[in-house]
Amino acid sequence: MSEERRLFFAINIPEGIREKIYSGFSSDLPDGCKVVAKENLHITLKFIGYMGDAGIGELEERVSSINFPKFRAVLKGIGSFGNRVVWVGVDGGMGKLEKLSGEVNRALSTQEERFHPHVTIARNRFLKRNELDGIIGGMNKKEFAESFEVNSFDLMESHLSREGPRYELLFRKELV
Ligand code: 2AM
Repeated sequence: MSEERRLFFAINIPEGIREKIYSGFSSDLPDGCKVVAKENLHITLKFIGYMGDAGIGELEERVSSINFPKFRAVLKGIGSFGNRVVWVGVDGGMGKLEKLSGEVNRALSTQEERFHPHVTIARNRFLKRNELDGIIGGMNKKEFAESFEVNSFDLMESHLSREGPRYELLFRKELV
């Protein structure tokens, strides 16, 4: 039996924007937050979970039927899910992202889940709610907004380790 691998579909963000997010925000966060490495910044399109090698081939075959046009997405604003996940939000291209997510679910015959596109930039470990809210308020004064063309999405494997996850691109599905 082949080894199970932890998989997710992601929209990877252009390097220049990842650099702006990292240098503008991530590197300012205090030690109480575990910052996402610059190379790992992405939008999760669909979390798959654990699957063997045969499953990867099937995922590729299934998404090959998707014919979805390229579109622009806008990353804007900083927020949090509860007191835990700090993210850069998506504020443009939402409708297209939701449609693309629907296409992926249709191709995989998986159920549509609530989809909140975001770029996780850090996970809070020790900060109190009011501390984190203060930091996020300060970050939003910078009025971050960046747009880019989404012209593909990727199947990524997450290799977990004590140093944090390392993501490996397994295949890329181009949009049309
Ligand atoms: P997050 O950014 O909101 O933390 C790789 O782990 C990616 O898959 C991360 O972007 C993470 O989302 C997402 N992810 C991890 N576990 C998940 C789960 N159980 N359900 C949905 N998404 C998950």
